[in-house]
Amino acid sequence: MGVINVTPDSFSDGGQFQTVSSALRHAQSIAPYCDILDIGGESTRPGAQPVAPAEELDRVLPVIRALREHGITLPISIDTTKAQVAEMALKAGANIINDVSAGRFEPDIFRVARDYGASIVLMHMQGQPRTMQINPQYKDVVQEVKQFLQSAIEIAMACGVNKEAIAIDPGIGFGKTLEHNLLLLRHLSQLTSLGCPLLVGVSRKSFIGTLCDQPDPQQRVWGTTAACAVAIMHGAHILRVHDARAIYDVCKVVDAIQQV
Ligand code: HH2
Repeated sequence: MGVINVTPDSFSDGGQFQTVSSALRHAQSIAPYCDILDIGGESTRPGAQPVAPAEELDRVLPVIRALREHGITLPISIDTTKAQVAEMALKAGANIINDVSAGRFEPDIFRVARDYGASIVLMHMQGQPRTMQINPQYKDVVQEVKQFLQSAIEIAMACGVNKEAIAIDPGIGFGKTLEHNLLLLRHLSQLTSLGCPLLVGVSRKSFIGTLCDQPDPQQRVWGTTAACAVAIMHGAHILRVHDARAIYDVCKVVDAIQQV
């Protein structure tokens, strides 16, 4: 899953793809290395301020339409927690909802997924982006994330979403310390028993910056590569990444080793 953030303030690529033409050029350059393109119009980085629905729609809809008009046929996911944004994005040509709140912020998003027959990614986050990194606490992070995802799957299904349409995500960096992130990656395979494809987003995240002493997110590709390889070995099916060209090769090599 290749990331295209149409935002001024995303933590690693904010402001880079804010015009339709720059987002389109970026999409065309990463498309050969992706199975899904993830379009986001609101940063969820720690401390980020919320964006109004109209502003988020103004950012993402022209990009989704442009991708379709220029013949990009890959599935498109819309990275949003807002039901209205999800619905308009699906109408404009998106296929998947990527909800980092797993329906906690706007439960109507499940109705949208059901009505449009869209797939939905349900991600774990402790708290809200604005405050989630202040003092995250768990007794057993892996079990608590697992229980949350189990109940999110049940809520989505109770709203009429098919289980086959659901992917789950432990939410690396969302209300988690360095140790929480490492424990989740180390014990990722415990989430596979929930019976849904597992999506993992480690790309350029601050835990990699801490481990590698690398303050510049764009210089974290090697650390990202290591975390992606481990994630695949431990059961990840989908990797959400900025450096699609590099991680494409990681996927090929690790998949080959796993399948021999
Ligand atoms: N991480 C980010 C955004 N969306 N979605 C899923 N499913 N999983 C993730 O780990 C995830 C996500 C944060 O990364 P990015 O979009 O690059 O930054 P920002 O939120 O600042 O736009």
